[in-house]
Amino acid sequence: MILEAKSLSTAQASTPTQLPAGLSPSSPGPVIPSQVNGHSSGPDAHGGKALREDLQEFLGQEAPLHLLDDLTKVNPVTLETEFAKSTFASVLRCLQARYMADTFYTNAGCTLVALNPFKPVPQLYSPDLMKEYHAAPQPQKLKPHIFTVGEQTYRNVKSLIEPVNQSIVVSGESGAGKTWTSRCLMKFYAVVAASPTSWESHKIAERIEQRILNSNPVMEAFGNACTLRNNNSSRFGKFIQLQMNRAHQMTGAAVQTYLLEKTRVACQASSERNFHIFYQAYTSLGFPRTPSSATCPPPTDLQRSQCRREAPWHLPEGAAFSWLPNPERTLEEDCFEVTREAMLHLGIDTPTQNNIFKVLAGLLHLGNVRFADCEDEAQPCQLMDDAKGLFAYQQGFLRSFGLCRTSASLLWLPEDPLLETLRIRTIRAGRQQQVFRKPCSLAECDTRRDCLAKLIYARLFDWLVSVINSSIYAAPDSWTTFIGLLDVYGFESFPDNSLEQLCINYANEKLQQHFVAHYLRAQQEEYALEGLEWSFVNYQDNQTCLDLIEGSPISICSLLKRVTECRLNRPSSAAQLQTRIESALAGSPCLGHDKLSREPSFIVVHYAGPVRYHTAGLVEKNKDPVPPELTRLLQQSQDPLLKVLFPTDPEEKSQEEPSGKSRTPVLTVVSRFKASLEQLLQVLHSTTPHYIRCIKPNSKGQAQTFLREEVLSQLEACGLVETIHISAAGFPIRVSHRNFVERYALLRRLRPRTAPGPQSPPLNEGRSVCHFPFTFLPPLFLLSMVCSALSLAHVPWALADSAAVSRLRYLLWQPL
Ligand code: AOV
Ligand code: MG
Repeated sequence: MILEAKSLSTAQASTPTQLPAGLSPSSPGPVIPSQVNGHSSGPDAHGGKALREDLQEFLGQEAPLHLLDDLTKVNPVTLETEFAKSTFASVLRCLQARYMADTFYTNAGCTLVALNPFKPVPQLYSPDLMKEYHAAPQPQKLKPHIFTVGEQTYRNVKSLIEPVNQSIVVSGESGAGKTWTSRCLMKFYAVVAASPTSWESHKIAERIEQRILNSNPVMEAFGNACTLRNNNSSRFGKFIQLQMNRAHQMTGAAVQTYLLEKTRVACQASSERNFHIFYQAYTSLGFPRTPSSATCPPPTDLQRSQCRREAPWHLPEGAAFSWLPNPERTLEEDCFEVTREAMLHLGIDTPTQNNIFKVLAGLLHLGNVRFADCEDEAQPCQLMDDAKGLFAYQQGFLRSFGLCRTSASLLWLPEDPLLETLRIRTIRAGRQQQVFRKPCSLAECDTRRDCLAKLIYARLFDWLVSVINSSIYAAPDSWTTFIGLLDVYGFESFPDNSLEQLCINYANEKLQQHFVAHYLRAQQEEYALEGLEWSFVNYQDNQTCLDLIEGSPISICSLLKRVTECRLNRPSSAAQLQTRIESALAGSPCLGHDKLSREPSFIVVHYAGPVRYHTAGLVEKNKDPVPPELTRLLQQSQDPLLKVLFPTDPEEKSQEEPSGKSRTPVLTVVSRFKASLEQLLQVLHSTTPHYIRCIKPNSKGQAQTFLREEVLSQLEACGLVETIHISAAGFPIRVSHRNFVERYALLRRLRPRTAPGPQSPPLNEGRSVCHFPFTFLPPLFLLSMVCSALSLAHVPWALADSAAVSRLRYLLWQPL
């Protein structure tokens, strides 16, 4: 029998007379409800008048006091209607009460709400606790935790009847704790799904689970950065498939990444930083910064001098790099040794690592190269006089090498072609394929320099992901099921938002739609279709916003694509693009206009709030043009790593048009991203999804600070209260009709006193799943008892001849 616990309360409710684990009837005082829908699964032994008041609010002011104590024991079915009255205020108070009592996880219908503690809580993630959840007969009875979700998914893939691939969608705004949560879940699976034999036979570093875990520090070092919202903000999306074999052991994994924010390499908003790895490499050379974390002790003098001796990446002491802003800010994430160690375990040896850091040092030097405008347009821009010491560089270093030369030597590129490529555009035109050389303007030179850096970094990141994948790869025949963990960049709204934020917020809209479609809409439609008594719960559908972004025939995506692809009719200015978007999509209620904004922009009213996007640079970013000369230049590099990243492809040249432009149609950034999101959603649709909603209690990252307005807006955005209403009033027990009949078929031999009459409501007729509300629990329980007591000659149908039982009986006699 499949008991798909859509609400985490299901399992505990199925044994209504049993006390949840860890609670004795004499447990002192009132408790905090462990779910905001009141289907309390476990007690949290926190006392206090305020908490009792919170409970009172849940249950209504008139709720008798003994009911509050009842909550500590089981989920009293009679309270369902009261729970359905949950309001934002009561949910908020409940979450606040729990947060202040250091209880960070709360069940809310089918989702788990995770409040960010913003402080270390090591006891919450200890291996012992993982094992406790793993070993519990009914983990739902323990305190709500991400390990409950982890264990539930693990048991689902282990199901002997119908193992189904699982996915855990971790969502929430930037800094809410998604990456942290998915990291902890990976650790959980590494403990519970580890192969027992290999502990003895393998060194820890060689173990597959350890390698999978090692992928985190590497990917975070190269793909995360400090933003205004989060010191360790993921600048790429990640879906990791943890693959299980028939013995339910993790045999491997596969990582899929989504759209790295590569523009960050060459351009960082003020008060933000570049990717962590640049700072890690920089710090390793012993600059006067004190690492803040106990896990990352400062390098010793010996280590520093050794590092300097060995490091072939020239980052001179005292140098300032314009692409390395705010280097004085100390972050816990700046632990170079952890990254290097993890890389080593993933098979990236020390020489290759040094090669990577040498290339990154080359990029940092490239970032300091400045061009000066040349009055004669026929002449290329001059390099700014190095000796002016625009950036506080050591004079001796500058004079002997020069920035561009240093960069060229670190990237192992010929210096003159590098200078020429940065400053001169080559155009091939005419039948004779004549080559024209046109000096670039100052702005074009800057763009080409930035483009070179972005190109190298993006390829390096992709290469790292492929190395990680090959290190954690499991042969297709060695696994049968998987658990997918999705951790994408959270919803973002900055003072300046551009294409990166549009893509990030678009991804979050898609995930919200997946939730709405899968849970809020589909469940209710299913009930209606089956003729079940159901009063429709209204919810915020983000379809209108998605129509604005990606709908057809016209949407922001399609307009951007058209404008990007069209060479002739491209709006020449950001203002024109704004006008075009506003006129073409004027009818959408999700499109807004900021009259006070001096810069051309448009507003999208997302499910999580309105965001103003600047139109300047949107089309260029969407096109993301890479001058073919740049790729050709990088193919000339003698650097072993760049040779791998930029192989010479003989077909590439023949595909080029005489004008130097590729014949293949332009694939814009947004259209590629849209396609990859659609693929991701297909994968999610093929799995049983579980949702973890990360909530940020305050935007300053302070512990013990719960700002109601900020939390409220997040609750509203994700439809949490609606979820609670549907879960509280819904049908949480789902049994496939076939399994139901197979399990209770025995009873068909026993004649009921009265045959099920036509008055029995046709529950689930012709469908594959039977839904049961909570009121069905006693009859289901009775049926189970009957089945186990095979010797019973007379089924006491009449004993419980309620509407529920006649439905169950009806189902039993329905043909499969
Ligand atoms: P995000 O993934 O949701 O943001 P993170 O997972 O990086 O957010 O969390 C932000 C910070 O909150 C972490 O660096 C931790 O310091 C802290 N934190 C989160 N969860 C916990 C926890 N359970 N215990 C202790 N500290 C925690 V973004 O990647 O920006 O969308 O793009
Ligand atoms: Mg993250």
